[in-house]
Formats: sequence, C-alpha cells, structure tokens
Amino acid sequence: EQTDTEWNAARVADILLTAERSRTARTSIQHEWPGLTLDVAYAAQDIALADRRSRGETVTGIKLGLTSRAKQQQMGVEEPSVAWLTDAMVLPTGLPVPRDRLIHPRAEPEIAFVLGRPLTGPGITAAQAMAAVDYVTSAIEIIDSRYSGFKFTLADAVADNNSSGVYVTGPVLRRVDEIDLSLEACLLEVDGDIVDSATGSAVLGHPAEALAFAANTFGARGVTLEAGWVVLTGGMTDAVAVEQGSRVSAHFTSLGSITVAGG
Ligand code: OOG
Ligand code: MG
Repeated sequence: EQTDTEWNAARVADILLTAERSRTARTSIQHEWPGLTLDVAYAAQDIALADRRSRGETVTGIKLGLTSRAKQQQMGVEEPSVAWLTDAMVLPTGLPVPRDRLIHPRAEPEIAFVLGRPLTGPGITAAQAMAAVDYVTSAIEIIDSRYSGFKFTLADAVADNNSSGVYVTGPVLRRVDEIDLSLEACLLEVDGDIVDSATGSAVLGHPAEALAFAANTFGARGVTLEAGWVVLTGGMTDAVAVEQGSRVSAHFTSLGSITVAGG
C-alpha cells in the first residue's frame, strides 16, 4: 500500500533523472503526490544537481522558465521559475540537436546574459541586475520535458529542472548599454517559414526583470549567481518541435542569428 511517507524530494529527483537518462516520459508527479510543493520541487532540483555534479558536470549558469505570456499560455503555468544549467547541456554551435539523447525536444529563442560580477538576492532590482552583466547575447534553448506531452504543474516542471535539455548561445556579444533589450526583436523560422516573433519586452517586460527574479529566487535558496554564469532569461515565443532533419533558426535584430538542425 502506498503511503504519503514514501514520497520525498530525493525520490522525486531520482524518478526524474531516471526518466531523463532512459528517455522515458511520465505523468505529473504532483497529481500523484500533492505533497510536491514548490519548496520540495526546488529541493529535488538541488538533489538532481548534486547527482549531475557527482558525474563530473559543472554549473555553467541558470535558466528561467515561463517568463513570457506566450510560454505561460502554451504550458498553462502562470508563474516564472528558475533551474540549473551545466556543461553537459552546452550544444556547440553547428552541432545537430542530439535527438537520440532526448525525448521530444522543442526549440525556443531566448535572450541570454553572462554575468561579470556576482549577484546575491533577495532585494535585487532590474537596474542592479543589469549592473552585474558583462554582456548580452542570444540563445536557442532546446527544452525536453520528462512529462508526457509537456503536461505538468509549476512544481512538476521545477522538479524537472524546468525541462532542461541543451542550449546554444549566439554569435554576437553586446554590452547591455549598447542595445534596448525590450525592443530587441526575434523572428523564429522553421524550415524556411517564419512561424513566430517577439521582442525582449515579452520577457517580464524586460529581460533584466528576469535576471532580477533569478537573483532573488536563488537568493532565497542561499545561492549567489556567480561571475561567468550564463543566464537564459526564458523563451520569448512558443517553443517549436525539433523534428529529425528540420532546421530551426532564431534571427535577432542586434544579436545575430542561430540555427539548429534536428539530428
Ligand atoms: C518549461 C521550461 C520553460 C522557458 O524558457 O520558459 C523554459 C517548459 O516549457 O517545458 O525553459
Ligand atoms: Mg527556456
């Protein structure tokens, strides 16, 4: 007989890491175990990170989830959240999306920061966040939920490291005072068709707000965002499926273009 005491953050982390490594999607954990609160989900995220580190992975930065209305409406979750990025998630420019390691990859265009100084919340404002940025660039994140059909609650997604898969960063680096990030536009192209577009204002009004949110959310967990870390500020548009042989490009006004191909 299953009792509530069989569930805890460590078990949630183990279930989701096993799903990731065996490329097997599952149903919502929170529906099975309502005790999966946001706090427990973040604890599971940290336990999974310890496991990734024990396998030699190192933290390269962090990512935000569900910072745009497009993403929130697509996923049915109304609140942003944060998660970890490691070196195992870096996709070098030009390499195909490793679909053989993923379950059902989707691509989304993002604005990314690289920090020049550490940032410790809580209490960080968007202006303070921007002052810690070394440079801004573009990114395509390839997300890959461990939940069937990407059907999850906020806590489910947080426990699953916000559907982390792999990410590729763009060819152009800019100082944050060189461009207006709320007006920075992106066209999303799939196999030659423009399928979506957005500007940086889609990301909580300005991507700096996402960075401040990350500093404050991690700060509440006792984590400082370190100099050198990449911060993916969240998908600007709906995510699109990466099919075998298909090409997804993100064209930014000032931050260049990135193309990924489904391997
Ligand atoms: C959750 C992860 C969201 C983003 O940029 O919003 C995310 C999901 O949509 O599966 O990475
Ligand atoms: Mg993302």
